[in-house]
Amino acid sequence: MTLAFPPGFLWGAATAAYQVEGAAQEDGRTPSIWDTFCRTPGRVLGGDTGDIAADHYHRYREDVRLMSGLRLGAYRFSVSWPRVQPTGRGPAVQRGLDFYRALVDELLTAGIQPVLTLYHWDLPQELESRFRGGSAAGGGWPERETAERFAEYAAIVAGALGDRVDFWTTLNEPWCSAFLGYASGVHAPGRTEPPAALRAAHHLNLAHGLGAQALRAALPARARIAISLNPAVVRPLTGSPGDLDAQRRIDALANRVFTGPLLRGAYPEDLIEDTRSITDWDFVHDGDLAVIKQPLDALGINYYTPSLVSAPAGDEPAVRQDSHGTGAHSPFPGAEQVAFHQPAGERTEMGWTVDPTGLHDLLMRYTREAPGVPLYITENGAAYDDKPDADGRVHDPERIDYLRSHLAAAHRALADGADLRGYFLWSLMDNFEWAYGYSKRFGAVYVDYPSQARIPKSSARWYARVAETGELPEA
Ligand code: GBH
Repeated sequence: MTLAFPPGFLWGAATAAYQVEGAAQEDGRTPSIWDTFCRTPGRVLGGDTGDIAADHYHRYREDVRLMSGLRLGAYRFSVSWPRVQPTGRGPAVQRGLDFYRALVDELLTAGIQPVLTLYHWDLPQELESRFRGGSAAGGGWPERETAERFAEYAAIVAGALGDRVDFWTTLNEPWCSAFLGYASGVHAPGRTEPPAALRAAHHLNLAHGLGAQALRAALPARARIAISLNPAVVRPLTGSPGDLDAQRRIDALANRVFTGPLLRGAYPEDLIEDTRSITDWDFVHDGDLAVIKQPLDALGINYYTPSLVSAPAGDEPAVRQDSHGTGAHSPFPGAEQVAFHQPAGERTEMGWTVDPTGLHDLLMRYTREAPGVPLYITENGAAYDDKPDADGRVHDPERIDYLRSHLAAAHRALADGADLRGYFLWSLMDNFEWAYGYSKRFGAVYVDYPSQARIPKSSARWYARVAETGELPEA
């Protein structure tokens, strides 16, 4: 049976600035925390950096042609903060803004809707360093000022692109920025300070609120303002009280720490209780929660794989399956002892279990928790060990299966009443996969890095047909 999606359903693909652009030192761009992190030995597999990446900064015209070939209705990309505002404060660099204007114009000419993310993890290094002043504590997201700087940056980008971009998202996956950046340290800036990670989470929430206000003030009424989260699907290993408590704790630290303030204007009581020995939450000032709870025109959901947790097993150290490097530090302050297990089933090249039911569950959860807010899947996809064959073609049937099963799950959610409006494949093309460098390929389009040649994989042709017809073909 073919599954038809509603008319107007948006078919897209996504990338992020640091993962694809390259041109790290051009046109006034300064280092972000990821440039610094990549240069710190042992942080990124193979010592890879985003210096060249997929060279999208120079090849964006060709890349928009690829998107046309994929029949995309939308392209989700992010703006590099240090390209636009090198020190994280003060005046903008016009050449940086010009690049995004040229990209957006190319998209509009091709009939592809631009979906702009303001922050996909590349904080100007200046904002991480500026507070250091001799203290080892550092700056960045644990500092309130970073949220204020973000609102200023949001206003700059809105002023430059507000006449041609109608779909805006503030942050991509603030969970990763806060907890992988400042607790487990497997992402930039690589700090392992649990109290700082909780402060970072609050300041990211505040940045969203202040940023959304700044966007609202600068953009025409038709503009839509959203955020992309990576909500965890947290399943308990058994129904035992200990396992259910582990599920509750991880759900608080992965999901409700963001959706509490964003959707309800409050941090969950149980989260405050669970983290009492780490922080007293004094960084939440009067009025912050009202700022954070801005009306959302859409909610972006990024989904890859579920998590399976249990109570700590006796005195044994907790086993973590960390998908973002094998850091020794937990990304979950106050729940360090919760044990993580590998869910049964097929795995992708990341070691992530393929579980489309998780996507259905998430969409239904946010249908309940964010009533009236249209949902978009702003990322979903898989890494596989793709290689060109003898005649230079790349066959990736596993990726087609992954996409098909997840789109079928999304279709089930639609049938069950989810207000799902679009789907963005991660990723348009192979790119810099953070701590894994170039070793993992998520693209629908293969990138041969030495030559920068682009080769659409068989999944690209499959996805183009889906995007063109709005239907999932029979298996
Ligand atoms: C996204 O992050 C990013 O937005 C994107 O830039 C990236 O390239 C893409 O996914 C692929 O990685 O095992 O405890 O870490 C996804 C990050 C992956 C974080 C799954 C949570 C599972 C829980 N998420 N991970 S844990």
